[in-house]
Parts: sequence; structure tokens; C-alpha cells
Amino acid sequence: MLRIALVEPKASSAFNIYSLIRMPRLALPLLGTILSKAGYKVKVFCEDLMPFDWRELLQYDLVGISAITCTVNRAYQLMAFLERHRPNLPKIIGGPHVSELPEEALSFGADVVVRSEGEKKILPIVQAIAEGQELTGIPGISYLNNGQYVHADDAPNLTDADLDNNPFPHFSLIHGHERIHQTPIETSRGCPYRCKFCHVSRQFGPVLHLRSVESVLSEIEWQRPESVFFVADNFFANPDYGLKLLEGMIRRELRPLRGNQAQMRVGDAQEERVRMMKEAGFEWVFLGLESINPESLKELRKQQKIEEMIRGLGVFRKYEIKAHGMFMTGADSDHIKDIRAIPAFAAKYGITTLQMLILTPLPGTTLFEELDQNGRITSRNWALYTGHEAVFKPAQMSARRLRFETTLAMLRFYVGPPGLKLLRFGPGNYLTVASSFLAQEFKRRFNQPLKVSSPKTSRRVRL
Ligand code: B12
Repeated sequence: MLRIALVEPKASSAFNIYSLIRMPRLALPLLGTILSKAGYKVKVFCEDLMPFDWRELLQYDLVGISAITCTVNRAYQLMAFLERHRPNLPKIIGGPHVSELPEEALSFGADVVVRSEGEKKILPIVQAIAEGQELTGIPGISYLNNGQYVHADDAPNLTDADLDNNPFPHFSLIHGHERIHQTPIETSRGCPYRCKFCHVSRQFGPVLHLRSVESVLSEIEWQRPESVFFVADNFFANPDYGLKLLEGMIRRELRPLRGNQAQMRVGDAQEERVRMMKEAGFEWVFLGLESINPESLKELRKQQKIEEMIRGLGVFRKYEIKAHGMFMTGADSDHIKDIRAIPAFAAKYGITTLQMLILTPLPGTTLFEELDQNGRITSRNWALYTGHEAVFKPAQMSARRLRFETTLAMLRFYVGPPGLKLLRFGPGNYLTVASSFLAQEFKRRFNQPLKVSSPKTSRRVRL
């Protein structure tokens, strides 16, 4: 039986705040479990979770790689390394970036590119490779045949029933799995919204697909997680479903040891829902708030009103659920004053932790197409597509100013008078590490020390 290594590379750039988060995407644990149930010997490596020596991979018979845009350069470096040391080692790659640009991945040495979802494709591909057969007849993949690109027809997206048929991912396949901080458990795929910057509906389709509540509850019972990160782009995309899941968690007493986490739309924060989230052990919500400039929200096709944001944040405060507010800067309607206003808004309405990223045109999104058509994309170095860099020409300011204002505004929220930040977050806390990380990066980038925040924008965070 083939020995298969599956690798999620870390981001290619030196500075990426997400490298501090110890949670894999679900792709590889899920596909690894499917392969291991079919009898293959599988190991999963996530570089951000546990560094490892690439030479280890040379003892495997096949390597599968999962990448997003900001990790894909490193994925290509890894493929080049493998090619150099084991020229005939088959390499399969998947994920949202290569789904859009399969020819790029093939030109960098992939043998097969899996576009969109992987569950129904992985076994036929591995079997074909193991038996030296042609890859013809497998939908949704791309490969080279006699130097020609072959793009098989798209495969249909997984249905609700297909999601139920997926095995529960075996996280123990992951090298360093003990370090996983939140256990990702999937509830849905696909998204009915059309935000210009988001890639989800391209990867999983425009229709929401739900796993059954029963399947999710059984997985929580089976995984026995200390804390769950619910993998869904919007926990209440189907409100009845969200409520049934919460009811089930409460009824079966599936409260975690540490708090649960979910992404949701702030407008969906109605009292009864949030009360039940609290009862079911939710500690954090991740909110794609994006902007406090109504023009920018409209431009980005984010269907959300400022009043909804204020109201929803109030409900989270009332039930003491911590809100991680995620904003993006640099929409054409964003002026410098709009960026500067964000930390004060976040402090005023009780956002617990603030994330400010620069708008990033991910390949395949409407944002990418529009900027590209207007010649405004300034770099296709994917290592810069982290949200920490401006890779396009902003409308209202220079790219450098956009980076400067965004980094400074985010820091202002966290870094109070010198010395206080440790008191605020406690030594060793993720946020302490993250804010020092940001402060160092600020000094490095702009060659000037950080100005102390005003009392209006700094707030104490109890974690
Ligand atoms: C959890 C999550 C995170 C977590 C942890 C992720 C991590 N380890 O990188 C956190 C919060 C840290 C995070 C951070 C970021 N994220 Co994120 N994240 C997600 C989220 C919500 C779920 C991921 C997941 O598990 N999905 C479910 C699994 C089953 O899907 P999947 O991984 O795509 O895998 C399937 C297929 O793609 C395919 N496949 C994938 N890989 C492979 C490999 C092989 C060999 C095969 C055969 C198939 C295959 O098969 C899988 C099963 O069908 C997704 C949105 C989403 N719904 O997917 C965004 C998403 C992946 N993130 C995204 C981005 C951009 C980021 C950030 C840059 C922040 C930002 N600007 O928004 C950072 C960068 C992180 C990094 N690694 O450096 C984008 C990526 C798009 C892109 N082209 O790059 C997504 C799609 C969100 C979006 N709105 O567009 N993220």
C-alpha cells in the first residue's frame, strides 16, 4: 500500500499573524481519513502547527499539498524541493488558489490539480497513480498529458447527504496534533451571499449545504474537543438549523472545557440565538464586519447596515460573548479618516479583539477581476496576499499610506501606554504575543516607533 504524506504549508511571507493560530484547515485531516480508511498509510503535516524537516517527505510514495493564495508560493517551493530530490514522486495539489489557477500549479510541477472539493476525487486519483492508469474520467481535476493541459469537466458540489457521508476527520493523523488549540468541526459549505472579496461561493458553490444536526452532534461527542471552531462561513446562514444545533448541544450537555467559537453575521445576533449560544458554551464569535463606511459596504456587496452592527454587538456584550471584529480597509470609498475611525468604533461598541486587514483581491473573486481589468493589481507575488500588504492601487491614498494607516489603527486598539499591554492581556496570552509581533513589525516597516494610543481608542480586554 502506498505511503502518503499530506502537507499544509505555512504562509510564504515572513510576517503573517495567522501563523500564531494552531488550527489546521479541514481539507487534509478529512482527505487523510478517507485515504487511511481505504488502507493507505497516511500522515498529515501542518507547518504552522508543528515545523518539520521537508526531507521526511522523501520517504513517502505520494505527496498531497493543500494551499491557499498566501501559502501557495511555499507549496510551489516544496514541489520544487521534492522534484529535485525524488523526481518521480507524484504530487497532487488542491485548495482555493489552485482551483482558480490550475495551469499555474501544473507549471510549477504538480502532477494533478484538484479543483474545488476533494472528497470524491482523491481515491480515484491515488488509485490511478498507484496502478499507472490514465486520469481520464475523473471530473474536476487538471493535469498535463504530453505537455498539454487537460481540464476535466467540473464535478458537482457535494450535497447535504454527501457531507453526512464524510468520515469524522481523524486529527491524530496530524504530526503534532496535540498542539491543536481548537477542533474544527464542519457544519456547512457554500454561501448564498456575493461579497466581492470572498472566495467561498466559488469553491463550494452558491448554495448552502448543511450537514445534518445529528451528524454534527455525533462528531462532537466522538471528538471530545476541549473547544470547537465551527467551520461554517455563517453559523446562522439557516437560522432554524443553527438553533437546532444549539438545542442539541444543550440537551446532550456538550459544553466544552474551553469555549466554542463560530463565524457568523452580526445581523443574525438576535437575543434568543445568542442566549442559546452562551448556554451551549460559546465564548467567541468571529464577525466579518468589514467596514463602518456604508459606501464601502455597498461597494463590497456586503449586505450589512451599521445599525445592525451596533445592535448585534450590544447583544453579544449583554450575554458576555467575546466578539472578534474583522475589518478590511482600502475599498475605493475608504478615505484615511474611515480607517482611523475603526479602533474608536470597536472600542465604543465593545469589540473584544480587532482585526484590520487590507482588502486583498483573491484570484477568482469579482474583486480580483475588476481590479485586474482596470490594471490596478500591482503585484502577483502571492506571498504578499496575506491581508498585511496592499497588492493593488488604492483609490484614495497610496499603497504605503494604506498599509501604514491600517497597521497603526489596529495597533492603537491594542497597544496602550508602554508596559500596560502585558497587564491587559496577561503574559503569554495570544494577544500579548500578537501585539508585540505587530509592534515589532510596525517599527520594521515604517522605521518609526509606535505612537501611544489615545484613551478613547484603547480599552481593557478581559480574556
Ligand atoms: C478556518 C479558516 C481559517 C483559520 C485557520 C486556517 C489555516 N490553517 O490556514 C484562520 C482563522 C487562521 C484563517 C486564516 C486565514 N484565512 Co482562512 N479560512 C478558514 C475557513 C473558514 C475554513 C477552512 C476549512 O477548514 N474549510 C473546510 C475544508 C473542507 O475546505 P478546504 O480546506 O477548502 O478543502 C477542500 C477543498 O478545497 C479541497 N482541497 C483543499 N486542499 C486539498 C489538497 C488536496 C491534495 C486535495 C486532493 C484536495 C484539497 O478538498 C477539500 C475537501 O473538499 C475558510 C473558508 C471555508 N469555508 O473554507 C477560510 C479561507 C480558507 N481563508 C481564507 C483566507 C484568505 C485567510 C487569511 C489570508 C485571512 C484573510 N485575509 O481572510 C488567513 C491566512 C491563514 C494562513 N494559513 O496563513 C480564504 C482563502 C482563499 C484564498 N484563495 O486564499 C478562505 C477560503 C475564506 C474566504 N472568505 O475566501 N482561516
